[in-house]
Amino acid sequence: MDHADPPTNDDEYTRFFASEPAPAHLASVAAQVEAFVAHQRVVGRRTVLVTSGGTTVPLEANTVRFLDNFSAGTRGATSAEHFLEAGYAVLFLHRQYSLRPFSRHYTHTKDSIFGVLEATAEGQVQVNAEHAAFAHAVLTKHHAAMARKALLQIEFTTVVEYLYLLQAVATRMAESLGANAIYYLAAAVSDFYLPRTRLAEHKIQSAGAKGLDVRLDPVPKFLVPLVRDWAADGFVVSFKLETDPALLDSKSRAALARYGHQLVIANQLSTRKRVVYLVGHGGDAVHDRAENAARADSAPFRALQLPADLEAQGVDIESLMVPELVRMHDAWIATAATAKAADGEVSE
Ligand code: 9Z3
Repeated sequence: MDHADPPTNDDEYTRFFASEPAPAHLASVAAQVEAFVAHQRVVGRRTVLVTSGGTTVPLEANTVRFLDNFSAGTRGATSAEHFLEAGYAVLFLHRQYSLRPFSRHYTHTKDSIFGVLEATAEGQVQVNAEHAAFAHAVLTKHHAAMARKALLQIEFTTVVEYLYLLQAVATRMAESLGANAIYYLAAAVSDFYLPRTRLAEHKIQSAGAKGLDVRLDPVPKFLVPLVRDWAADGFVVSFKLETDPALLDSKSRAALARYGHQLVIANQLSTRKRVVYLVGHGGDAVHDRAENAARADSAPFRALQLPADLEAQGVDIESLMVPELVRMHDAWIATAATAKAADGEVSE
């Protein structure tokens, strides 16, 4: 994503959705999201959409093979827990089978649940003494989030599913919650895909083949419609991943200049669990996209680093990130009220 990218126009997204099939569970997800956000609105709870995990790019319609990426969903699942802790409701849009809030402590681990449980002489199974207090805390927090109706989890697999669901979720959140919503886009979304029109229907055959050439198309830049239309008035946080640290600053500013949203969290693949960079005006961003975009070059660039002693204690960097975002969101909401009042004055 940089200045050299061709501009995204409305037609690109219209064409994309017109030619790619919608996921089968779209209507039921939309209904669940509507009920969820209506509840948060009634109880006056701020809500965050956390996207998490990697999208796939199928090479066949009846998919045997697909392209994937490294993301395990650690950032998203961990952040979701901290947002819940901070009193937010969380809509967790995640890759199927990737890490999820709370359960992440017991899945995808080297020795799995077997390191935590013990079989008793009486034929029962219980959490062993070493893990009991922690397991109790995790279970209690999970059950409390569910009882408060503060956590809704939605699955995607392919990049096409992700984009349909992102639109469906974001538009419903924006409509109900306005500035009270954060869009925290931590999912690792493919920049390329194979359009339905060029997708083989059945498993690509290898017999007699000398190799396989696949030409992928660019995925339309979803931050354009998201910032402008889908997530209107909300606080939008995008993530920028690079492997070359020299690119982080310029690519993050390029994203701010292009989309005019509030914050980019930049990270490097190898150090992403120890250091992130907050790039943007955050809660002090203005509520005018063009003005924000114009201020991209002067946006603060701040490193947030997890101290080594905390890392050694198993503290995660998201425990530092989320409180920062909550503070920025406070400021964003305060200025949203002022911006609305000013708008009202102008239009009267
Ligand atoms: C991130 O940068 C996330 O922090 C990670 C988290 C994917 C690195 P894990 O799931 O990793 O904890 O293993 N996410 C966004 C990456 C991305 O695809 N950004 C796009 C881009 O950089 C635009 S939104 O162009």
